[in-house]
Amino acid sequence: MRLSDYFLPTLKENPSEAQIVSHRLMLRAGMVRQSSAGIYSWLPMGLRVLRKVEGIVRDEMDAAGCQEILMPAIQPAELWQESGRYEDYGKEMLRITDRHERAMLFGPTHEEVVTDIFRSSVRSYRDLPKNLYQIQWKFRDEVRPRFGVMRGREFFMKDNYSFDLDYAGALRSYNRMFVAYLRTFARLGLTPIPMQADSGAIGGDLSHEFIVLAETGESAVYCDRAWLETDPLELEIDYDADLQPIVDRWTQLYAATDDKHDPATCKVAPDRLFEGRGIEVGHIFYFGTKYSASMGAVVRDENGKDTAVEMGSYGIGVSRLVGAIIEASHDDAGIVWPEAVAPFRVGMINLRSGDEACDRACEALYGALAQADVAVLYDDRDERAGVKFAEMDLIGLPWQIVVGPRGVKTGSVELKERGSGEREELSSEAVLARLT
Ligand code: P5A
Repeated sequence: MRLSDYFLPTLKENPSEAQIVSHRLMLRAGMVRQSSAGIYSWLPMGLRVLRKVEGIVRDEMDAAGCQEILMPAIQPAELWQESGRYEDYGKEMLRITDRHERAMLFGPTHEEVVTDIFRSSVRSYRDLPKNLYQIQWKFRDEVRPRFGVMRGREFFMKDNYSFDLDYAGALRSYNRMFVAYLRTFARLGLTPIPMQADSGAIGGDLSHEFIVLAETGESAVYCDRAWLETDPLELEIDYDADLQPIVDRWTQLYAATDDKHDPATCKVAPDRLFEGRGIEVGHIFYFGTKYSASMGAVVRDENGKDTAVEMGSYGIGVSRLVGAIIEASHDDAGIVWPEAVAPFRVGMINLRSGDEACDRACEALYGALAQADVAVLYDDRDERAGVKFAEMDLIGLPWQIVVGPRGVKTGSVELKERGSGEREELSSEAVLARLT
């Protein structure tokens, strides 16, 4: 992509409304634009990252044996009256009336809709287990939307729903999601800390929040320091095997107490206790028959008896993750994208656009990288070098190639790694070899 063609409305100044670094950088890097309180448009650069995050989340859900569906954003109020949550949900629910005076709502979550789908189509225990998920926009009329996409009113969520015949099966489903979440967040370059949680408006009695470390985070976390050195991607995961030992190992590393906000009740020894703050990027729930019993989602068991299915639901804040990744990975100059979610892998700066030799070197490298399927953002604009350097650091692509008149004469360009700041003078061929 040529920067001269790209829609990248960057800001030079810090926007005054942004209180935290990710919000500031997302606005400054032209990723999103606020439409109204807590509601954002995603511009090309932001959308590329959102899609990358979504892709990794989808990949891990598929690997864990879940099946993707897409439910409606607008839901009928009746389903929520059946489950008993219509009144309970209160002002966070955006209620809508259609032209026939029917009460509708913009879905804040989808337990009711998925339970309705299930009860109308599944009859026998032989059809279990099932785990369905979607990646979709939700609306919650938060009292205080803030921190940009981190606490929006409209936000992008991956939500799964599991259906099992009995508690043992439901626990297997829960553990699968627990492990899939560890993998998902690790692949996004984050260190997830699972904390035992309250199940709040979703209900139920087994629940974990997945929190990634960030000083500005709204959640308090504490865990064993060993936790921070454990990489879930090193585990061989067989989703058909018993995952309880892995879940146990992970939950042992942090405090399993009723009061998650009180490190005093924590079982970790004081010298190994890590206390910090973080952002909740995922939340999983086992809630048994809470929805299936009230909504009549039953299957016939082995003895021909109707039994309400055991359910769980599992959420990942996909749009929140974009902010969380920036909170976890930035410096004074801007964003530092982990390779897995970078909007482009390489940013190429032409220091002297219009100079024949520089243009020729850039075009050749740009073409060769495209051939090799490397996504490049090529700054071909007629701008001052300082402006180009600052913007490239701001948008945080993992690799920068700088092509200038001096190097071109001797056949070399500069390769800079955004994260470490390390620079090397290399031939174009060597750069190509390095990046492919
Ligand atoms: C689980 C999936 C649920 O809604 N029902 C379906 C369950 N859980 S949750 O904890 O309420 O939300 C899941 C994740 O969504 C993100 N999230 C938000 N992201 C941005 N802005 C918001 N206002 C917002 N609210 C929730 C969080 O990452 C949360 O863990």
